Amino acid sequence: MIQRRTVIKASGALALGASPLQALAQTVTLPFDNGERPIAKYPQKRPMIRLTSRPPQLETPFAVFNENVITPNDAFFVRYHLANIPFDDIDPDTWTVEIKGKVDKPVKLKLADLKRMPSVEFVAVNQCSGNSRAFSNPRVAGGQSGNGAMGNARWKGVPLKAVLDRAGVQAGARQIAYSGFDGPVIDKTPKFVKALDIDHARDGEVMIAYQMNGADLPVLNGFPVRMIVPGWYGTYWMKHLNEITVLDKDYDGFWMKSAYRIPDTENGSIEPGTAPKATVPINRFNVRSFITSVADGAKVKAGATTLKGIAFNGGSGIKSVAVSTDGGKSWTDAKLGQDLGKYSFREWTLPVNLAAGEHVLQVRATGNDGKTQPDKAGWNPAGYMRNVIESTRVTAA
Ligand SMILES: Nc1nc2c(c(=O)[nH]1)N[C@H]1C(S)=C(S)[C@@H](COP(=O)(O)O)O[C@H]1N2
Ligand SMILES: [Mo]
Repeated sequence: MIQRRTVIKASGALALGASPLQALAQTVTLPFDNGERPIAKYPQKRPMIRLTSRPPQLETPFAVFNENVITPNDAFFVRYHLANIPFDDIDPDTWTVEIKGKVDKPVKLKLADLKRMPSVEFVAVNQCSGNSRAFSNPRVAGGQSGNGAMGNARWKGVPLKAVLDRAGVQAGARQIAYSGFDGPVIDKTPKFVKALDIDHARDGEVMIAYQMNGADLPVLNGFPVRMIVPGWYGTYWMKHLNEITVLDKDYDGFWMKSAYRIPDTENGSIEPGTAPKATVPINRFNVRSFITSVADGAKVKAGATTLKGIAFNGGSGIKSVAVSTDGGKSWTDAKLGQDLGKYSFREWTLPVNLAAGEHVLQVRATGNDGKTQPDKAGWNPAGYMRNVIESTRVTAA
């Protein structure tokens, strides 16, 4: 009861778009043209980098990734497509997730029903398809995110498989289509609906989560329940999930057929500035790594220092991370931190000695699937799937 009142109070302000949404008298400048962004405070969030206000799109300040391998809930990025987010109406006590379509017994499960089922828990990275889009060269249309449209959290909930089993998926099922509570302001905008193949939906890992890092999901991250599709881009991680339809054909709505598609090529990449011949729905993450302990352009003390960062991929797990302090001429293996699971960020550290002068620091991760990062950035028209070896320029003195 107390919890619900809190949520409604926090979200009432959100729906009104009034004072709590105001930008603080602060901006940051991300390292690309037109990278100036306001810092804004939203309910249940610390000051975040704001990309848009209607709908709210908030990016995590990058320093957060150095401080925590698990991204705190109040620092976790926020992404929405459609401006109508009537949070005032979210009542966890009456919330239901409806499972219908090609099932033996359509069911409506309450939040309490979900919480009574055997739970599962794992750490997984949520990353927006458009994470790092602003670094595309040539630049592309769409939200100009820096590297903060990602986060790593411990999710708890029920396997989607168990929920589907309760409804009884019928023979011949091919996909599930699923959606959440938020909708378009103008009816012409198609509702945000995503789809997964039925075998993927029943792999036992895809989860309907009701907890994030040991607490209720923040309203802006999908309260009261969201889909977790580990290893896959955030577009599939439906927030405020309330409807799942089992289909005997492939779903062909706008958000699968027209949006969130990548060229059907290696690493989703094509010749910069060209159009793809064929496309497929975006799916699993490629492998990425970052230095978190120093920012591009930083001045550091010359001498011994320890570099630190993170690496992750689409679920084979991180095998090794190599670091170069000479712009890629020589590489040294970093020490990997605690293994929090194959879908999690993996921390790494490496003691280095930086002589006075300028250095280009680079980091390159390799997954257990043998895949590594390219030294030339790929490109596609939507600016998805950047995973080039990142370069961090520092001056030691
Ligand atoms: N209901 C709903 N769920 C959604 C979206 C949305 O617009 N509405 N956006 C998706 C996209 S594109 C991403 S990247 C993730 C972002 O999750 P977050 O806001 O919790 O960080 O939510 C996904 N789930
Ligand atoms: Mo996204």
